[in-house]
Amino acid sequence: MKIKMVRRNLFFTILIVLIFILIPPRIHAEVQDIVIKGTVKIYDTKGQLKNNHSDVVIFLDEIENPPAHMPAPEKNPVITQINKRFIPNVLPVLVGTTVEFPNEDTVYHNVFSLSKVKPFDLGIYPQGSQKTVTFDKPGLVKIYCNIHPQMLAYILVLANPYFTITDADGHFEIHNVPEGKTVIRTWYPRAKKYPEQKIVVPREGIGDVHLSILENVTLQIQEEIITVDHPNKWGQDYPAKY
Ligand SMILES: [Cu+2]
Repeated sequence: MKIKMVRRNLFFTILIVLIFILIPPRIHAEVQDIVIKGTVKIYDTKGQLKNNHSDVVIFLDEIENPPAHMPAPEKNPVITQINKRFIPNVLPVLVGTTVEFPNEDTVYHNVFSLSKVKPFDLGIYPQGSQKTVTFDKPGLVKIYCNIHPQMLAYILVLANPYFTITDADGHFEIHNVPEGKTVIRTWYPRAKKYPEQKIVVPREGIGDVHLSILENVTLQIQEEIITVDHPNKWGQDYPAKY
C-alpha cells in the first residue's frame, strides 16, 4: 500500500516536472513582451546637461520583421488647448490615427497647419467643443493657432506602432517589439542632429540604449518672451497684440 502511494506520488511529480519543462516555453514565446528600454539625455546649446529630457520621440524604422496588421489605436489621442498652449506639445501617432483637439480655454482658438503632410484649418471654436483630424500620411505636422502665435504643437506621424516619448528623466520603453534587425531613430523639436542606433533585437529585449541630443536653439516660447517665427494661416505676420 505504502509502495503504491510512493510510486503514484513519484509518477505525479515527474509528470508535473515534465509539464513545466515542455509546455511553458511554447506559451512563453507567444505572449512574451519584447521591450527596448533606454535613456536620452538632452544638452543645451552650451553643452550643459538639461534638467528636463522629455518630448523626445523614439521610434523604430527599417524593421526586419514588421507585423502584417497595424491598426490605429481604439482611443484617439488628444491635444488640448489650455492657457493659450497646446498640451502635449509633441505627439507621436501611428499613420491613420485620429487626433482630437478640444478647446478647454476661456478664449477662442483657430487650430491650423500649413504642413505638406496634413494641411488643415479647424476654424474658430469655443470652450467645451472639439474637432478632430485624421493623419493619413507619415511625416511631421506643425500645428499653430491663428490667433495666438506662441501656440505650437508637433505631431510626428509614424509608419509603425513601435514608438514612444521620453519622460522628464529621459527614460523610454517600447513594448511588443519584433525580434530582428531595426534602427532606433529619434525626433525632437530643437535637435541639432537626430541620433540613431542600429540594433538586433533579441528575444530577451534590450535594456540599455543610451542616446544624447544637442539642442540647436533654446526654447523661445515661454510665458514672458514670445518669439514669432512663423506666419499666420494667410502667410501674413501676426498683429503686434495677441
Ligand atoms: Cu489660440
